[in-house]
Amino acid sequence: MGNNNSHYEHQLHEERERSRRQHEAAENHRRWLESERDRIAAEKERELEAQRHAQAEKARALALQHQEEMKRAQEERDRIQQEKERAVAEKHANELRLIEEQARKQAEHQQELQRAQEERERLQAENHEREMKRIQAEKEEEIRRGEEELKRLEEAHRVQEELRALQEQMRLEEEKKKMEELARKTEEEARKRVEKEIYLREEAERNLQEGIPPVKYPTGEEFHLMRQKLGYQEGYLHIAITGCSGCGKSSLINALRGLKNSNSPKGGIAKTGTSETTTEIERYYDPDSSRQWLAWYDVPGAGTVNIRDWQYFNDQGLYIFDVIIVVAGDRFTQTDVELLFHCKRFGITAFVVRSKSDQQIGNLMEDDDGDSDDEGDNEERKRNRLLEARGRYIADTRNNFQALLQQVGLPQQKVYIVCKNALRSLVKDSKKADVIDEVDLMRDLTQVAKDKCQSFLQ
Ligand SMILES: Nc1nc2c(ncn2[C@@H]2O[C@H](COP(=O)(O)OP(=O)(O)OP(=O)(O)O)[C@@H](O)[C@H]2O)c(=O)[nH]1
Ligand SMILES: [Mg+2]
Repeated sequence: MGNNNSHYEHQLHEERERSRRQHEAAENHRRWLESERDRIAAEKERELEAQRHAQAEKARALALQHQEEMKRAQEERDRIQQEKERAVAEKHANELRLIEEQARKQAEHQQELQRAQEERERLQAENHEREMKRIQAEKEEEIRRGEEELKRLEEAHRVQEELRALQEQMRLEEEKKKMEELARKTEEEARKRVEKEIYLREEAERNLQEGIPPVKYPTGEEFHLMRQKLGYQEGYLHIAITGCSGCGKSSLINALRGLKNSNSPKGGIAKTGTSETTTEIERYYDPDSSRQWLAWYDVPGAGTVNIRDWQYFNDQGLYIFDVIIVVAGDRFTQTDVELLFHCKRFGITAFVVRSKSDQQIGNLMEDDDGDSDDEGDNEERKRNRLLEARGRYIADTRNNFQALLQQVGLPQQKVYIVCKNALRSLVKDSKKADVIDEVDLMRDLTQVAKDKCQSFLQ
């Protein structure tokens, strides 16, 4: 028993020893592990430190690079800024140069103006001096002329005085002459009145013997009333167209105004026809504005049952007219002669017109040829026949009229041979085809009108 215990104890001890050693080994191992862990941790720490260091290096490099770039960018900006500033400075310099140039030019211009002003002033001064000299000279001349004028006026006054004395003497002589002339005229008029009365009495006796009614002179009152009735107006030339019935008076009045018988009555046409067409005396105006002062009167025809020859002149109031145109148609009649006598008695200008010349020349041609065949005539032969008839008609008319005037004791005057169409063409269109006396008639009528109405033609 004591040995078992000791063995057990020894085993126990052994076991304890081994456990302690195991514990020690485990402890060592744990310490080794711990140191190993610390080493690894230190290693790791070192690595991390190295990494941190590398990162810091990298960051520093990046920062450096960034800094470098920033610097370069700043430098670029500075360069651009400098460029800009240089450009601005250059622009300013240019502007400055321009301003200086302008200032220089302005200064030059100013100098020029100054020079021109000085030149003007110099010229003005010269002119003024010249003007002063001229005024001085004029004044001197005026004074000289004034003195001369004074002398001349004194002389004129003296001459005027002499003249006045002479005129007074002449006036007295003139007055004396006038008185003598007046006495002579009064005596002459009294003599003429006696002669006229003797003539009128003799004429009345002669007419009575020949069965011609006496001439009746209208009284002043009758004359005035007739002027009123026919619308006589001062300032107009009153022309009456008279003659036997159907002689062509109305046609003539139309043609003299450049109108056709066939024109519309609204245009102031005098009515025409073959039997006693005009029954009342009627006034017509001239459509030509340059002849508006002409008053044409169409008078009814004489020598009809209604209007007897011997009453014609007075009944129609022909004594109030300024001009009377006596129209003869186919032949000159006693009525025409009476009308001319009346015009002479009343001192009225008379024209004698032989109308319808175309018709009468045509009749002559027909009468000449009798039965000859017109168709066989060539143009030239017809023309010759016409010329021959026309010549003969003109000569016969003039001779007959001359002889008639001579026979009745009237002074010679022209007979105007016309036809309405030629006259109208002449007045309206100034055409002179186939005229005989149309041109002369218009010319002489215008002349008489001019003489009687001087003031209206001016
Ligand atoms: N061929 C031709 N015929 C004319 C001419 N003049 C007038 N006649 C004609 O003769 C006719 C009478 O003409 P009017 O002008 O009416 O005669 P009037 O003298 O006014 O007639 P009353 O008023 O009746 O007194 C008309 O048929 C006209 O056409 C002319 O120069 N030549
Ligand atoms: Mg008539």
